[in-house]
Amino acid sequence: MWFVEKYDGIGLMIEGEKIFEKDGLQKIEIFSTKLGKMLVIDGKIQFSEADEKFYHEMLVHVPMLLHPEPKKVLIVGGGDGGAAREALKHEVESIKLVEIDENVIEACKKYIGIDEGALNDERVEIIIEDGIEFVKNCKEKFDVIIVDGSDPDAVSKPLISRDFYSRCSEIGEIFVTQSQSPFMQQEYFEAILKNSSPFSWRRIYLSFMPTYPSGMWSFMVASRHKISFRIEEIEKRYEERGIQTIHYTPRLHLASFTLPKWVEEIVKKYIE
Ligand code: SPD
Repeated sequence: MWFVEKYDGIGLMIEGEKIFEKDGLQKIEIFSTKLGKMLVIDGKIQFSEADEKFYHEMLVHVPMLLHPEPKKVLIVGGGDGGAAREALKHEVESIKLVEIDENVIEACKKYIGIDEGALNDERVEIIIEDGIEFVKNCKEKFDVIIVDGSDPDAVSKPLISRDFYSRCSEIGEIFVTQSQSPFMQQEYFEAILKNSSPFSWRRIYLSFMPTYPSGMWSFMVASRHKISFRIEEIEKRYEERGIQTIHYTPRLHLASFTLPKWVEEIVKKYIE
């Protein structure tokens, strides 16, 4: 069968066999395809085994390497365990993973396994709760907050709200979120830029993600104070921490902040 992800007259088709389906808070489907196992939530591809590292490495190592000593990490979403797997490559003491939908964790553990054991690691505490409620009531502070949600059109919608960003700016030193495709989902991209003004420092970076709409994917890293970084420092931390990656490099880290002119112009509307 062909799985088709459709966007207003444009679609991405991937041939495969459906091996799992569950309807609950969200519709979860897993396909076996030429790109390996592929997770689909509410009709939207979350990753394939062939390209998930492109996404998770860029989502996690950019903020983690901007921090001199990331010990306490909060992951909002990320029930597949890919972000936790990458975060554990740093010398972290604890990771709180707050996932709203337990079915995502169970299905990914049973049928995919990209967490490579991270979801059972003793440093990782899994909390089944709405991320927005968790941060609202949270008394702890985190070195790095990583938001790994699905498209913000259903359960993930509050994860692009001003209230959520405002609370994260209070409890997190460095914050990162995936920020959709500037080409195919400009409305979401602009909503993220507009609502994230509680952070006084924000930067957009890009990566290539073949199974996401248009392949061009964006991320926003932010903090309540200015973060400056030099390639030498990022390279040193990457080496010292012994991080092994297949996609991320410190050179790519730096390059990914150089945006095409049309993306720069969208960003400039919200960030000086
Ligand atoms: N269009 C899909 C966007 C999904 C982003 N999150 C993916 C979750 C993978 N951990």
